[in-house]
Amino acid sequence: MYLGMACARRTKSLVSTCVILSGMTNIACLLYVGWVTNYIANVYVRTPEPVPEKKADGGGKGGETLRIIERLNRLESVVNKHIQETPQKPDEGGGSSLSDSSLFTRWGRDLSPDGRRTALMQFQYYGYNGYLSDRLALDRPIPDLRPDGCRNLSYASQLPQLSIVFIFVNEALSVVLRSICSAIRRTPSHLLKEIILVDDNSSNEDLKGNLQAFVAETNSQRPGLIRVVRHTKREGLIRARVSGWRAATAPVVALFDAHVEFNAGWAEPILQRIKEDRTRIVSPSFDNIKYDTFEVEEYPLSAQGFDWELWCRYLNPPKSWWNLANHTAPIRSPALIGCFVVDREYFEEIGLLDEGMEVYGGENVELSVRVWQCGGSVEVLPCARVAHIERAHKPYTEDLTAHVRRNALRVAEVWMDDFKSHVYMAWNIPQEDSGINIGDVSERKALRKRLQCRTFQWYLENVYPEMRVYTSTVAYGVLQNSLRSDLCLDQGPDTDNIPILYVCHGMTPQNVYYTSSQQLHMGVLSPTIDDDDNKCLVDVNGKPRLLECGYARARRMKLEWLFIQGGAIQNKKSKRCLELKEKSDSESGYQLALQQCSGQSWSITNLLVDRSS
Ligand SMILES: *[C@@H]1O[C@H](CO)[C@@H](O)[C@H](O)[C@H]1NC(C)=O
Ligand SMILES: *[C@@H]1O[C@H](CO)[C@@H](O)[C@H](O)[C@H]1NC(C)=O
Ligand SMILES: *[C@@H]1O[C@H](CO)[C@@H](O)[C@H](O)[C@H]1NC(C)=O
Ligand SMILES: [Mn+2]
Repeated sequence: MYLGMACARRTKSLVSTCVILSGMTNIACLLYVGWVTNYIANVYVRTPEPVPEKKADGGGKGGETLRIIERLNRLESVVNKHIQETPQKPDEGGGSSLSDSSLFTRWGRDLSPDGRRTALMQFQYYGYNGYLSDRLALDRPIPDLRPDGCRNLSYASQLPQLSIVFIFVNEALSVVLRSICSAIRRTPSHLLKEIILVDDNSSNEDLKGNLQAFVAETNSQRPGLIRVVRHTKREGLIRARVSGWRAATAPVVALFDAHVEFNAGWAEPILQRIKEDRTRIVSPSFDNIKYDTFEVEEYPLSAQGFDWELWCRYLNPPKSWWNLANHTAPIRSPALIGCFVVDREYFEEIGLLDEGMEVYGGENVELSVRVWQCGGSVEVLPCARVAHIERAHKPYTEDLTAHVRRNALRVAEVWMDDFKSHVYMAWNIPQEDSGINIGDVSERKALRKRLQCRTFQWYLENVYPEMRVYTSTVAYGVLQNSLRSDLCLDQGPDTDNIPILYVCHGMTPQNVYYTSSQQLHMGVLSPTIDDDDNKCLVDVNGKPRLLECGYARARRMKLEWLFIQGGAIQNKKSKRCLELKEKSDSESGYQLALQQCSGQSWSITNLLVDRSS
């Protein structure tokens, strides 16, 4: 199954995953599958190692923690394996997981145990309630969530026709069919030229004969309406979208996931905007189909953007839009989260998608940045609404994060000029010799040259001013003390703002950024000004604390630290040093302290060349 577009509206920043997980057994981790994968998607940067078939033998308490960390390093693949295996093992669906699954918090109380078991298996396989979907009408009504005023707008009488492309792999048949039915029902028939289904080498039998029968029946009423393109090998979401585009013949092409429901009047406003200016790439506004109850949940109007790892995110619409006080007006958007509508020929002129990307992720950012930098624009239309299933968990079939990271580096190298450092920083990998093979980007660079595109600096200033920039960063990575290089500075539990020492795992809670203004940022690199500020290390009455940098700066707190690679970390004002202090009752034998400098030394993983010197 594709996650396809998978931009959950979740803004909570990361807590120290490892701290939370260190109290759990492996089994508990797996029961938290939905919860954990949502974190992993944002945190995980490791390439997977083979998963051991059996649990290692139990040891002492310290050993247990270490083993959990080791497992954490492989958690994504463990989780994936679990998701993949569970549906094939009906016997294991019983027991505690039957009642614990998030599937049953708001749904399914009246189901028989057998029903629950079947529903749970489908849920674990698809990441949504396939059992319920199979029991809902394919042409069910959904609430019309267009803002006031949309119904009164009028559109040109001659709008261009549309090809709708749905891409999928191993999606629930009823979900695919409902996507198709809503497209047929809620797109005026004179505007819908065709529907193209791109099956990216699914193995589900359902998606063969049964889907084909549905297509044949529909086409007997509207000849040629639906066409099916089947990949004979798995190409991934990115090339699947492009092969759908290649099959399309209408002047405008809509590229969608196959787990959506179109709302009333969705197509006209989009076709109008593209008819007026073919260099506009348009996204509808997305609402959420709840993964458990399939209720449609209204989402606030948003623009679309990304963070420095290039994961997608929803953004507040820009001030200029709010100033119009017109909720039907187009929202200028820095990016697309994945599904979009585009003039068929313009899409080719501008360079389609980067087919050198693998599997999933980053292609939406590459397209958006390219369109803006090369003279086009991106917008979200409030009057065009599409409901989309946000899965409870992401049933990856491979290590998606490794693909997202690789694809993100391609975007950075081709489009971001000096700001590419930010992508490397966010993923916490060295800018030189990262060891990641990003493939050949020379064609994409040539495309940029041929289209005479603007700089990324221009893009940031004019299109995505909300994005925070980190040009003052001089070093990043994990921070280790020479006394115990297996321990890293870690932001600790989110609840108390107290940094800790923890076994090095290199995930987001251990990211450290040292700036030319001598601040030490910890944890996630805050992507936009609408997100929580970065956390800074501060000397608060002789105790190390993590406080929002802006807050600490405004109160003239002690947040500046003298540090050179392999030297002490000394507070500029208090003169105290960040050091390890022996503590017999702690697991590692040490705790973090601010004390009189005793000559301890620290090192950080990556140094950036200071361009200003
Ligand atoms: C929309 O049109 C209806 C009838 O055509 C009218 O009564 C109503 O005032 C209009 N609303 C707006 C916001 O223009
Ligand atoms: C999927 O791909 C495999 C090989 O990559 C091929 O053997 C198989 O026939 C394909 N299945 C479909 C349905 O195209
Ligand atoms: C609001 O925006 C819509 C869509 O762009 C436009 O057609 C309409 O004229 C605007 N209304 C007002 C009052 O400006
Ligand atoms: Mn999706």
